[in-house]
Amino acid sequence: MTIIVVVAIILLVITGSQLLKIAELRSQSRGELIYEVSEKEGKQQALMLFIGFFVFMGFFAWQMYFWYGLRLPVSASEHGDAIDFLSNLTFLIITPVFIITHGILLWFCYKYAYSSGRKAVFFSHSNKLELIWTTVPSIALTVLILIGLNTWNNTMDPVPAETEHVLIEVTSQQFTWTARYAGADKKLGRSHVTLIEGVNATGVDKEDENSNDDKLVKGEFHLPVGVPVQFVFRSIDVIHSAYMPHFRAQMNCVPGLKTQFNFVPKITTEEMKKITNNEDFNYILLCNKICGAAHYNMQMDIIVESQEDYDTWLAEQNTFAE
Ligand SMILES: [Cu+2]
Repeated sequence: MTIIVVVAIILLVITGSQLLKIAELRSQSRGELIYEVSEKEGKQQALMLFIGFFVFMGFFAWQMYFWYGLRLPVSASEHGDAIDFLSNLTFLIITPVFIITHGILLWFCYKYAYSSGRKAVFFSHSNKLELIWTTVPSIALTVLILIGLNTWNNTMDPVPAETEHVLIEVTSQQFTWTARYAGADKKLGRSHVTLIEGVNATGVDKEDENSNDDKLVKGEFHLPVGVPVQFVFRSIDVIHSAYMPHFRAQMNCVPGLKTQFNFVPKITTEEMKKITNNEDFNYILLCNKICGAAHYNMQMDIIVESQEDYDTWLAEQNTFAE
């Protein structure tokens, strides 16, 4: 079978080149230039490009319409509104630029398709043009970058120690998450990969007295609404990424390194069920780095609830010592 396929391909290539040769000889005998694009062909190509603009924009509009309903609901964290604003602003600026530049590009292909009767204007340089196409994008980008840096700094600032907050360490491994609450002393005990042993799957240090009241949970973790949450991320095998889309939060989990992120949840799970009109709605923590075969299934549910409900839930969880 393989031999037949290979032979067939070789024969096809030979046939093609022979046909091309025949066409060449035929044109030569008629005194035509086979590789010269005629004016008519040029116009046809130009018209196709111009029609292509509408097809392309139609596809773009259809994609926008098709995926629109699958966007994330309103941000469930305080800083998320700033990130959404920046994202919307970026789209607001780049969408008209995208449509206008493509429109001009393909219109010019049509308008200035080769015509034997027209002589091209030659000019090597225009300071005015250079100035415009350097200044305008520079200003637009500077504005976006400055707003971006400001948003990034506000988002990434760790929660000050004196502010009342929840401290959670999130440990990733192929293909599961473990959340560890700091417990009554509000301090996380030391942890290290070399201490992983038996049921102590994330390597919490038994010798550290801060570890005793820490609470490790799997499957789902709870957050109180309106209280800053300081996350510390670890990984015990490969790089993972903790992605909490509804809170507009994402941070890499890197072996041998502690990374962090903090946010203030502002909408409870129950409220979000009403907002999204979806009884089954759940906040989720997903892995957003392709980390292996079961990457797609590496997730944890997040329940945002009142301080009262949160306290009740946390009290039910076993401490590390237990
Ligand atoms: Cu992962």
